Amino acid sequence: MRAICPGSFDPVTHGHVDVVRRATGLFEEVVVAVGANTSKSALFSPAERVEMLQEVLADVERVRVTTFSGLLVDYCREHGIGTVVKGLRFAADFDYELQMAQMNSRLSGLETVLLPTSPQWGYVSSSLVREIARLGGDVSAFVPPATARRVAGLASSPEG
Ligand code: COD
Repeated sequence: MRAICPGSFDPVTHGHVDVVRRATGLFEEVVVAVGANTSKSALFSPAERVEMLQEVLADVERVRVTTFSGLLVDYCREHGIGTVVKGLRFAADFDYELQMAQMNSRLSGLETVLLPTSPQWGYVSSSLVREIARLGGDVSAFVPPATARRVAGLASSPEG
């Protein structure tokens, strides 16, 4: 069976990688899909996020990284994917993910599997990583080394 791990991944964190790795233990193939809807507050473009995910997941078998736009249920229907895998950190995640899971189920029958975060990554989020990066802090404890190098590169670039 094929599953999808969708997200913004701006940037990918240790929490994301943990969920994707665990999903590969449950499904034959895992598609990691970067939502391509751009936001003004994004740190990286969707193409850069795909590159970062490919770098950090290079050693994980049966994983494919891509982008998607529009409704997740439409992408899944077009690509024969029946299950979405999401990570759960705290109660706010549950409220959000439950509503989305029920809506996706109602829209197309897409099933959702919610994986509880591994305790060591429960407090990590891309939005906090972005804030730390924008304010010049060190994010290397929360993201894979290749991603940390890219984040550090932003700070030293002319626009950074
Ligand atoms: N530990 C475990 N899991 C984590 C961690 C962590 N530290 N950090 C994040 N996660 C999980 C999140 O809970 C989420 O499941 C996933 O990783 C991705 O997280 P983000 O923050 O990168 O991505 P989101 O939540 O912004 O992504 C939202 C989507 C793009 C998936 C969503 O908006 C979507 O499906 N959009 C497409 C349009 C659509 O179909 N909308 C729904 C209509 S019902």
